[in-house]
Amino acid sequence: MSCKTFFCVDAHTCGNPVRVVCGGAPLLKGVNMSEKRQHFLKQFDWIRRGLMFEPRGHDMMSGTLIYEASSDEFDVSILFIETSGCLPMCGHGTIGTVTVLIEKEIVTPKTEGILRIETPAGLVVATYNRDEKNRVKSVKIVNVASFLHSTSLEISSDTLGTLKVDVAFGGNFYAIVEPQENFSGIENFTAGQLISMSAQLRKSLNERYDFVHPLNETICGLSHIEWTGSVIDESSTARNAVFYGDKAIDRSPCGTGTSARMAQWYSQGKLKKGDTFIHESFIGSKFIGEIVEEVKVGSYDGIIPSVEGWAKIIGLNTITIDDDDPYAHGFQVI
Ligand code: PYC
Repeated sequence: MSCKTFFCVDAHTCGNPVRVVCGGAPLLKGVNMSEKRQHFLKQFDWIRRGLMFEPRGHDMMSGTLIYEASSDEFDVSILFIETSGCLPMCGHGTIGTVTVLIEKEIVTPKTEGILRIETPAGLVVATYNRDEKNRVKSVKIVNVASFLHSTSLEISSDTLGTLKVDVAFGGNFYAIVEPQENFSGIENFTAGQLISMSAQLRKSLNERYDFVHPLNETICGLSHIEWTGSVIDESSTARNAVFYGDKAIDRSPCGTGTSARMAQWYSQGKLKKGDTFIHESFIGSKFIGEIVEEVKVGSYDGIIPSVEGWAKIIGLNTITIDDDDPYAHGFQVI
C-alpha cells in the first residue's frame, strides 16, 4: 500500500481554478519541460487524474506542478495538469501560479517583478506588480508564439448543422466558432448547451483534419473549442466561452485561447502590433491582451502575444492519494 501526499496552494484566475502543487511532484527525466511532460504522461498521469478529477477535484479543475529550472535561463519550470490532460501551455494557470509562487515566497526571481518560466511549449516571461499589502495585483505573461493554423474548416455539428471554423494556436490548438448562419453567438446559449455540443465537434475536427505544431510535433491535436459572441461590457473587444476537458467552460477568458484569437484577428488584419485586446470570459471576467511582436512560426505568420490578468489564493490544501481508496486515481461523471 502506498499513500502519496501533495502540498498544494489553491487559487483561481479570474474565476477559473488553479491548484499549484508546491510539494510532492515526481522526479521527471528529460533535458527540458517538453521531454519531462512526455515522461509524466507515460508514468505519472495517475497523479493528474487523482488531483484533478473527483473526489479531490472537479470538472473544471486545472493546476500546475512546480519544478526547479532546468537551466539558468529560467527562474522556474512548470508542468500543466488539467482534467483535459497535460497541456503544453495554460495562460490562466500561469497567471495563478505566478501569483502563488511570489505571494508565498516559493520562488525568488533573479529580478524582482519578472519571472522567466519554462513551460512544455517554451519560454513564457511573466511580469507582476504588487499592491500596498505586498499581494500580487496583476500578472502579465508574454506567451509563446501564436498563429492562425487554418481557416474556414467545414464541420458538421450534430446539434447546429454545418459550421465553418478557424483553428489557431495560442499554446494549444483552438477551433474558433464565430457567429454565423447556424450559430448565433454565446449570448444565446447556456454553458450546459455549449458543453453538450463541444465534444462531438472536437472529435469530428480531429478525425477530419490534422493539427500539428510546425516546430514541435509532440504538440498536436485540437483540444479546445472557443465559442464566441457579443461582449457584455461595451469597452471589451471580444468575448469567448472556451470548452476544455469533457465538461468544462473556462471561467476565465482563457490565456491561450485569448492568444489564439489575437493571432486569428492579426491574420485577418483586424489587430496589429501594439493594439490592445480586452477579452471577456463567459462570466464576464477580463484579460487584457496585446500583440508584442510579429514572428514566423515555421511557414506561418504569427505573433508573440501578451495576456494580463489577476488571481487570488483561496487556500492551502494537503491532498493524499492512497492506493487503498477505490477512487485513488479519480473519476468523472459524464
Ligand atoms: O488559460 O490557457 C488557459 C486555459 C487553457 C485551458 C483552460 N484555460
